[in-house]
Amino acid sequence: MSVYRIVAALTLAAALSSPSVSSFAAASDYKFELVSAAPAGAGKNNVAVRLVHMPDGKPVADAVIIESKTDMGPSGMAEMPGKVMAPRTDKDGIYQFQTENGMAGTWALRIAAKIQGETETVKGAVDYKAAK
Ligand SMILES: [Cu+2]
Repeated sequence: MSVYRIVAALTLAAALSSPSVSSFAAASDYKFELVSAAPAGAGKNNVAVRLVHMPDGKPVADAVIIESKTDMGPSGMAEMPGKVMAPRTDKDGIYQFQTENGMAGTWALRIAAKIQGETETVKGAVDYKAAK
């Protein structure tokens, strides 16, 4: 083994054990929060959601929403789905979803997102009040 290879091996070992490598946040460090929900025409609602990195309270603006679903689970009707349009994102890190709800009441918006630098998919849900 050459000196160069030994140095390279030691450098790799140091990198793997360094705190900066092991301190990546986990998916559980993130939370979706309801910002607002408002009627948007017949059977539709605009639901604004923020994704927060809980350790520092900062919003995450550049997550990629890979799945969004809505159902009436919070009202005891988990089998009653609605529709969700792909969200728009504004500059403040708020994700604007438009939902279609067949019934007024409390609904859940369930979201899965990929965040840069995180290997795990972040999943969460917010409850919101839908108008019919
Ligand atoms: Cu229902």
